[in-house]
Amino acid sequence: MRRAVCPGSFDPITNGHLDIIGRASKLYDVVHVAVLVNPNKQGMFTIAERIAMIEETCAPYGNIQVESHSGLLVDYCRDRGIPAIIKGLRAVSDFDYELQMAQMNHGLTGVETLFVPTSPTYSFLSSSLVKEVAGYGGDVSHLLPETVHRNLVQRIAERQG
Ligand code: COD
Repeated sequence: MRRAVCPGSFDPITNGHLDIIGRASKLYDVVHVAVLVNPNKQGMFTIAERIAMIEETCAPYGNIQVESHSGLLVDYCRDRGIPAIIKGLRAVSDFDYELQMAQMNHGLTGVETLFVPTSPTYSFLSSSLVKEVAGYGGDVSHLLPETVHRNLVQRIAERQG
């Protein structure tokens, strides 16, 4: 079984994430989507909510396993026998930090990182930008799966109301 992991915060999952996960799902038998828990960062969605949205939107791919992990990504990979981390690269600005993480992770356990160039349609897209624009009432419906957009609009309304 060829396995890889797409790690991230996914707060929430966007069409940019989905593009990378979908392309990875064609290259590997099983793609793990790991929601990494950052104890220092209060998210807009709980980990359980993020997982539910990823499971729903990735269901059509048919070979995706979603779970959360607290701690190092390399430990997650080692415990499950996953040899490859898949990352999307949006722009040169992503590269410096992603390269550092890839080299650190490889040095720690030998796990490889493979970079997939983002589709130009999503090269500007991030979860944080989507939340910011939606928070001011901007239309981000074309950047998110329908169910995620609905949840985001509802969560913002709850917080603002
Ligand atoms: N197009 C293509 N790819 C995209 C897009 C887009 N528009 N948006 C996001 N992506 C991809 C990128 O590859 C990105 O890395 C990934 O999706 C996840 O994005 P986010 O924003 O959900 O998540 P991040 O960037 O906050 O995730 C960082 C990690 C959680 C992966 C990282 O901090 C980590 O590995 N943490 C675990 C602790 C650890 O091991 N630390 C040591 C690292 S050396």
